[in-house]
Amino acid sequence: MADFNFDGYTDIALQAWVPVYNHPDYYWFYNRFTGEFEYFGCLNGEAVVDGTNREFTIEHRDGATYYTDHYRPDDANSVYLAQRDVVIYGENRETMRTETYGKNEHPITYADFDRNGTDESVVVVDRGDFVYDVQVRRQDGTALWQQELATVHAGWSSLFLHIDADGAALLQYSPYMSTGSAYYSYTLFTLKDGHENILSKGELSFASDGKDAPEKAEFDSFADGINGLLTDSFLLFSTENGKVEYGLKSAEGHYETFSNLDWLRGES
Ligand SMILES: [Ca+2]
Ligand SMILES: [Ca+2]
Repeated sequence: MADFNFDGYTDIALQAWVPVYNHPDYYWFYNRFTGEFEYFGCLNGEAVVDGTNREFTIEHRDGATYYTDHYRPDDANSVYLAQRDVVIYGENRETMRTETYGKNEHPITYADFDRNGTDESVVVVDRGDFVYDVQVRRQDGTALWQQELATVHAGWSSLFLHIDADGAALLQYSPYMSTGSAYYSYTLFTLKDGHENILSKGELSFASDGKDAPEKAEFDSFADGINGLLTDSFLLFSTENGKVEYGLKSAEGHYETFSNLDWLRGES
């Protein structure tokens, strides 16, 4: 127990499970206005509070990569990841870098999307008014690629990290239904040489009154395509159905069944 968000009130941390080397803890911050402890989340280490710098640090590792995360108070009685120090121990040398983040930036994960042997980071930037940029950043912090998503209907989309034997890729899936038309599409691509290199794609469009509805086989083929890719994917960020969902997490829940279209396919 300690005051993790520096508001003068003691907060709670509980060990989540017993791992091999990291030390995941669940965190709750006391809210002095409601008198209740509010769940913050699970962090991959034990917090070390530094009162002088008004931050706490969490140390964790992934193989030979060691992270020190610095969490500082935000404007909402909580904390945000403000700085991450990364040290990678190689055979002959170690490399170090420091990543810094604003209160509205949420680092999600790392992967080598341009397949040049160095990992990029995926960062979600909350621009306010329910508009978000998903950015793939190089290690120097510059953006290699970005995409705007929003919780208004036209901005609904989901981005996934797809991993197979060839490496990492981005998978975008946008199931879009409006009163007049439906347009479902997915694209799997890398960022090789800094450009979108499409590995596979699929689309399905029709008027939502069902007049030009595709055959059942076309729905099934589209669903097999996207669901097959989702099997090897993790969610990065989604605004589908107007619901904001941050990764990294299982793609479960995003599989396409077209259950909302049963009437159109004559299966109701
Ligand atoms: Ca507190
Ligand atoms: Ca790379």
